[in-house]
Amino acid sequence: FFEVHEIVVPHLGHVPIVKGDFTGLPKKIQQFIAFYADYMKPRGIFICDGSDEEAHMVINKLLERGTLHHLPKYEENYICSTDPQDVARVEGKTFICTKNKHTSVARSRAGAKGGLGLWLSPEEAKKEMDERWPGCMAGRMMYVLPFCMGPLGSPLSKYGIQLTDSNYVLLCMRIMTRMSSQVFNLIGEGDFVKCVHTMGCPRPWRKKVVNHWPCNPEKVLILHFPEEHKVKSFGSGYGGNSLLGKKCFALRIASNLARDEGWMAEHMLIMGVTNPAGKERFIAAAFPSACGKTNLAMLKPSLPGWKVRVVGDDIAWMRFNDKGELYGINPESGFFGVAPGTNWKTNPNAMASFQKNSIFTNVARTADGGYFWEGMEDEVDKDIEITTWLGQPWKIGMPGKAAHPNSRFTAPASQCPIIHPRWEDPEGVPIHALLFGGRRPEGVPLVIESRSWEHGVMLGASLKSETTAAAEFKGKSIMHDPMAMRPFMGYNFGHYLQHWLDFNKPPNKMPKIYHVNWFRVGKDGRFLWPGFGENIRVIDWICRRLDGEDIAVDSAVGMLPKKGSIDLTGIEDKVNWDEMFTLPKDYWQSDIRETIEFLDTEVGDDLPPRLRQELNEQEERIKKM
Ligand code: SAT
Ligand code: MN
Repeated sequence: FFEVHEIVVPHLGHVPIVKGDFTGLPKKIQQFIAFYADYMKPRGIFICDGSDEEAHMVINKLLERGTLHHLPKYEENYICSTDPQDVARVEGKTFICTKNKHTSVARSRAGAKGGLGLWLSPEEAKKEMDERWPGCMAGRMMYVLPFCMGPLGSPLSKYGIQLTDSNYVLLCMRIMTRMSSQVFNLIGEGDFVKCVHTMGCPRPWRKKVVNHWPCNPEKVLILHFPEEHKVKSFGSGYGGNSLLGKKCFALRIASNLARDEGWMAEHMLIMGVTNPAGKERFIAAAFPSACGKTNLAMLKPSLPGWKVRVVGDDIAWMRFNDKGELYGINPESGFFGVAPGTNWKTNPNAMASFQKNSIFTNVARTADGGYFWEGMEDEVDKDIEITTWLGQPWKIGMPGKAAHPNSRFTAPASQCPIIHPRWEDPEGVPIHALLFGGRRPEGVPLVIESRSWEHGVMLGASLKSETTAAAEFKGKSIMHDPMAMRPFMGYNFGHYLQHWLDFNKPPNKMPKIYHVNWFRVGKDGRFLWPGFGENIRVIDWICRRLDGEDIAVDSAVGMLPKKGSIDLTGIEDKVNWDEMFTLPKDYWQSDIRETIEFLDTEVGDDLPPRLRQELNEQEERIKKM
């Protein structure tokens, strides 16, 4: 299939280079590749250049093999199903490895469940690695992916090289990161994040392969070595487990770099919102996985005259400049969005983004060559034959689900009709407000403004949400997800909170912090707020607050909108203001108790005293309600 150039490189042994110019690479990169080729024993090395030609070569191979299927209804759209055992991140198998345990995890108290990241000692990690990695690519191709997180050449960007034996990962990394052979030269002899990924199925592989998706669920292990700027991932090809530029690098490793270099790496979307008068504000917003970051970032405003443009939908890297202004970039170049629920009504901009050059994972297919998932029922012929993500024949109305709840689209950000013209600005965009939010069916009002930076950090640290399908958890319950970073923390969460608190010093101009909740449910079990495009009404209120309008009243939990100050024109009869903003005292008393208990137990002695003080003051105010 590939033309093989038999270059025998001294320290490479006899592993052939099937594509690319190995000897032309910077020495440090050669050494990295050679070391892992020797360790993992692939049958060949394929050095990627990120070109379309290269992608087509790989796509054709995957089509032939049956891993990918073409979706003829669109241009260059492909669909693939994973092994049903490999459908989400695996938090219980994701570890941070540092010499000192408390660099990675807080000094928690008895009873802690370790929910803010797991630590593995270097000795333990070595043992686990020795059981997995040697020879793990036998009989398979090793792809070398040079990539940049952030706009090429931006002072805020960082480089990485991922080794992988999955060409699906190669195709997705091409969309999600800036992958180009230029990166090799930009790295030179400088620093880069070393990413090593394998599906963990060396040949001869005797276990059953499902859906042409060889993986190794029993042995999944995702290790981060922040001190060495290294990530090692074994056994899974799914999203956050395998597209190592994403959560592993851009959040877990980057949060370490950010701590050391004085910036922030956050699980946040970035959006630009322009009001009818033409004034633009930028908002960064943190929500746990599968809580609507992509929908908010691409919101289609229901209020006339407003314009929303997306900079990023999942990750923000932010830094205060010399003048004390916060600027942010989106380190990614694609969207890895949750498919179910996305349709031309809920998110037309996302839909438009993936009409070509996109990859769909674990969604269903229609007989006329389109994609299908829950939420698209009104947009396809009711009688159309559908093939579920598991390959079963299915029709709308039949029991069961057509797509996996965590099924995803992978689409180039540049294809989004409302991508912000400054989305690749090397300087980033100014950030004026930070939002935190989760799925809170009970007790939590539509929007709360923090009383101060410190109070806002406390609101972020108290973030909770209903569990979603993005991780391995089953069933619905309210879970803590402080700063929406629980699954992505790269170091001691107490130190991370202190890092946030420390930003509040001259000359920094602190953005206002808000907590939002689109998901409160009324007595009748229905959502109290229509959400989606109507969320612009909350954004409008926030922007007016940023302008200093007197439209907020103090409450025990923070500032709330004065009654009637959110523009409800046209939806007055759909919205019950009082029910949406009421603060049930019992609920809040037990909620803050439970939050304090959680942070005391999990973060223990590392919980910054200032944050503890904010919690105490909030509790006191709630008592007096
Ligand atoms: O699988 S990912 O981590 O990339 C998606 C998510 O959970 O946010
Ligand atoms: Mn995410």
